Amino acid sequence: MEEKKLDIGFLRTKRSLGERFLDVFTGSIDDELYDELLEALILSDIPYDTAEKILDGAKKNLRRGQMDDLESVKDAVRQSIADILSAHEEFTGFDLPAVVLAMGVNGVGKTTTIAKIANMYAAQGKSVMLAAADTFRAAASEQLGIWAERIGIPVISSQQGQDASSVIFDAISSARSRGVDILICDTAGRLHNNRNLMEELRKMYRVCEKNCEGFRLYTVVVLDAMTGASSLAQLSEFSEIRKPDGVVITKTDGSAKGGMVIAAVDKYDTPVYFVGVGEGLEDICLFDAASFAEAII
Ligand SMILES: Nc1nc2c(ncn2[C@@H]2O[C@H](COP(=O)(O)OP(=O)(O)OP(=O)(O)O)[C@@H](O)[C@H]2O)c(=O)[nH]1
Ligand SMILES: [Mg+2]
Repeated sequence: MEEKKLDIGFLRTKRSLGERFLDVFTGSIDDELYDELLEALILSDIPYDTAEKILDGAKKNLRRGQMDDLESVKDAVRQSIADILSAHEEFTGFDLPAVVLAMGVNGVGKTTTIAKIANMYAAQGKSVMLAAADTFRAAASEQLGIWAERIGIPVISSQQGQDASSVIFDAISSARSRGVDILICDTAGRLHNNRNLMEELRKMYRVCEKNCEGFRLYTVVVLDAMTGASSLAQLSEFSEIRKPDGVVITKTDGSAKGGMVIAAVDKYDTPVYFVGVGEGLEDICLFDAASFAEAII
């Protein structure tokens, strides 16, 4: 099931990478092959040095004589990608009880992702609560409220312009008194150069840290796969507040730039927790390295 969802998510990446691999293999090759494979990987938004690392690893996985066999090369590349991604222990879910603070730039899919994760835990019989700490955008609280109602879970709502940290504070108190397993906090989309909003996020984090005793605190950065490798700069910008525990990559269903997943892990040393594969509540899956490597090549 999960694997199927990952396949859907990375279909376009797989198509474009697969096509490029095929193209490369129609020529006569060897050292040239290396460069062309490198280019194929880079075009899927894998940074240059990560792509080199993948191919060097793949070369080690190949026996002599296999270099001109497309399937063997693909296998070796898959294995090499899986090896790089295995640098992190596989994420199998949040340690509960947990408070999750989701952040990211505008429109990447934070609110939708939060709803999907909430739905996933609610379906497992966990008690889930949402906090509408996006007090910046008009109707943000209503948007989260609609999701909460659909899922059938409580939400701490807010007014536009309200202090976001106070929403978080109230939500944690409420989650504690109700014995909630997982509280997920939505925040406003923000760019790193918006100093007020970044300061607000820092304050929200501090409030979480101070008040979340008894809960494991997670900060999660949501990234949009359509943006490709350049969205990784966002990761380092949000890391200035605190190194995120994990990332969620959304919109993998519409992007051929799935390679950025590898960069998040390799260059920013941050595990991928979930992958978004569509707009619906069920369109999310846990990230798993082997299936991902399988899904993109
Ligand atoms: N295809 C696809 N669309 C997605 C996915 N995740 C989110 N979206 C869409 O992306 C758009 C923005 O989603 P939101 O969840 O509102 O994004 P946000 O980051 O909360 O936006 P702001 O709060 O305005 O910063 C919506 O149209 C979602 O349906 C996904 O995995 N795949
Ligand atoms: Mg939102």
